[in-house]
Amino acid sequence: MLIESHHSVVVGLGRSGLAIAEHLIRRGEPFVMADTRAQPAGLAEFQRLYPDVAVHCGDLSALALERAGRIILSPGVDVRTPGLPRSGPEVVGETALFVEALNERDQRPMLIAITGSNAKSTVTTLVGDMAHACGIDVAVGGNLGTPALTLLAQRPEAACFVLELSSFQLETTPQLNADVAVYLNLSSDHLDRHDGMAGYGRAKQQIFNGAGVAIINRDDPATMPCDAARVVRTRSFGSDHPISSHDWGLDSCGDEVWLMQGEQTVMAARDVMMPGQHNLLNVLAALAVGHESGWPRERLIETVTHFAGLPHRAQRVADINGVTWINDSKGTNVGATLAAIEGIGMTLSGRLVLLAGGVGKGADFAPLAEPLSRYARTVVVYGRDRAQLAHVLEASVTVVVVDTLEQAMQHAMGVAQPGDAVLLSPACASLDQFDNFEARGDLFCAWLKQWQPHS
Ligand code: UMA
Ligand code: ADP
Repeated sequence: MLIESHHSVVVGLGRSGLAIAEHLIRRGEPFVMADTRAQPAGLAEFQRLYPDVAVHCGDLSALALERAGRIILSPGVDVRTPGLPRSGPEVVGETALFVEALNERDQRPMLIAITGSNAKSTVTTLVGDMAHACGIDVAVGGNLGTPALTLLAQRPEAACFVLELSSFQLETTPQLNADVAVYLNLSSDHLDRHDGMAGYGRAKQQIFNGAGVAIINRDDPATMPCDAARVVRTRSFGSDHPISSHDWGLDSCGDEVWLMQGEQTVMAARDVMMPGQHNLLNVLAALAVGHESGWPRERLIETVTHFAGLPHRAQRVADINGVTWINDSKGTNVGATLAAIEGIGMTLSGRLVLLAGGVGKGADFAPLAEPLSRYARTVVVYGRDRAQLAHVLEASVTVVVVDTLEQAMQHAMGVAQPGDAVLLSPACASLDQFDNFEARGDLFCAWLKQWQPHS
């Protein structure tokens, strides 16, 4: 296949690749599709939809990509993939094309961008719900599911786009120009793709390029803009009392915890439906976005009080004999599980029984040991990397080793006491025993049904 200098080359035949291809077709720009797999799953469907577009499958080295006008990568494709030139054509991603298209508008819609290692989907969905409740024509997507370019095609008149952005998407977006850029937290994940934590953090920092306002986490210094010149103003949220009247935080008065903006009480923590202190921080981040966007406060608070959170994220699914069962199957990395242990542990009258295990992705589980020693009655480990978890945790907490999640739940049923919570937050991927984290969480919920005959 001959690549010419007026061609773009789109790499990846997944959801992003399809969105990019459709965008280029709408604009009449010539391009070639490529995928590094010999038989990518999306090939037949793509060729049925677009029989006239040339498609290359397999090693990219066969394409002489240095001749291309520009290369547009899907987020799943590593910029270091063999055959991708290190210099020459510009390499960008789907989000960069979305930004270009927004910049061409006479009236640029508002762009709210949200990143972090954890809580992106929760905060993105909550911010979308807030915008909707304020009567704003809002489109919500990005890493959450619908590619940004698909949103733009489906909702060209939207006044506001709320995008969840992964490090993969930010890495290939040189100038995002978000009106509001939110960086929630940074913990170890995707290190194979980013040459370690420094590279992963650098990719996430791209969210601040050209930002109007940056919303950052005071509890996590990694979320602060490295280059203050990149943003116009910064607002923060955190678990302490906010110092400035622009910032957001928590305060307690007697038994009551309050969400605050500066010295102003905004709402009581007990009115937040999602469990755990980590979710109070997520609400503070979303309130900060709503405030900076000029949305009416009463609508923001009302939205929070009705927002139960997303399935598989610290989701209370059952109360059996005084024990709460919580499905946090999306806790696929140590940072998420740490937040769930701390956030839920501190709210319990009893103790935690943690169910953890699966594919550890080479992570260091040691940070879990200290909070587990404070909050856990028992940790039941299962799945492929159970021995590794047991080895790291058993000096700090009682650890029981089993094979499967069902066996772990059976054991938890026997040891949990009234006031306790059984928390499925595996700190691992699910792929050794399940299709995905949803299937793992679904099994957790289905197993509990036998104990809830009337539900
Ligand atoms: N491919 C290659 N070479 C590679 C890797 C992939 O050619 O080295 C091809 C595959 O053969 C396949 C296509 O690329 O044909 C898949 O593209 P993709 O992996 O970029 O996936 P998409 O379907 O485009 O979905 C992507 C995001 N996926 C990833 O980042 C891996 C989706 O996030 C996102 O919802 C979607 O764009 C819309 O924006 C998923 C995800 O797992 C949920 N994200 C990661 C996460 O949340 O941790 C970052
Ligand atoms: P993401 O889209 O970034 O993966 P989700 O909203 O899907 O985020 O949540 C992923 C995991 O992160 C869940 O296990 C959830 O309980 C956990 N989590 C939620 N809030 C926080 C937080 N503030 N800090 C760390 N982890 C969190």
